[in-house]
Amino acid sequence: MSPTETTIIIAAKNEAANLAELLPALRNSGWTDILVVDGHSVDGTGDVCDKYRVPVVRDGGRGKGDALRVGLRSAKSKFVVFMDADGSHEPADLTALLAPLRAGQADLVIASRLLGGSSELHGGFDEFFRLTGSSFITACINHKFRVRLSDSQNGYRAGDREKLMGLDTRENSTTIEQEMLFKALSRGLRVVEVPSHEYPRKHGKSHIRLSRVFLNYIYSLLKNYLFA
Ligand SMILES: Nc1nc2c(ncn2[C@@H]2O[C@H](COP(=O)(O)OP(=O)(O)OP(=O)(O)O)[C@@H](O)[C@H]2O)c(=O)[nH]1
Ligand SMILES: [Mg+2]
Repeated sequence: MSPTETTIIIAAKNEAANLAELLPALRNSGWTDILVVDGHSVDGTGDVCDKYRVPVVRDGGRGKGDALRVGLRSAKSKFVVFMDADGSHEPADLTALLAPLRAGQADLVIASRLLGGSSELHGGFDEFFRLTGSSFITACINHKFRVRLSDSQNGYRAGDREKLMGLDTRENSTTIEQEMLFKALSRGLRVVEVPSHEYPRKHGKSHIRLSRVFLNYIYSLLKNYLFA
């Protein structure tokens, strides 16, 4: 199966410096079908995409969750991969991420940092709270659906585009990742994990402030645990 059956969807908000490294790396590895969903960037993100002839669509201005849905609707391929723009995700793992889809063995494949390691999930208090929160949410998901996953939060994931669209996700922020997983499992989609190492963001600052998003995650967890 040629890579053009897969669209790599990259949500990007002010990621010009990172995309200037990621887009040529993807192109050089033979990935032709790339789509950037731009979060109304003001740093020349669109110019970098033009330079590498990567198509750009704009999100609805509501956050990363909204951006992923815009990407899903805009793509035409059978499979999609969601990849962050910030250099955290290993392009060399794209083929491994797609393998279970291509083999017809999965509908959603999540790159697990718990299996593959992370350079930004350990060390400080912020990382401690993130890892603890993420592990707690994963444990809730495992308990509800009687599965044994390790990483409910990683945004690096691949899936069958139409099946993901059928999940009818609603969340606009970065809670989209857990909502997608809850809904995938509740609708009987086959979810598997593959190991992938997460690198530190290369340029710029994280969009996530734990103190601000903490309550969103709790609310999303409760809602999806009870109703997904
Ligand atoms: N289109 C779009 N992309 C976004 C938005 N918010 C974040 N992103 C992108 O989504 C990806 C992941 O961003 P976040 O989940 O905020 O996390 P982060 O900024 O990488 O921070 P860390 O979790 O510390 O790595 C990055 O490529 C961001 O540029 C948004 O509102 N719109
Ligand atoms: Mg990141």
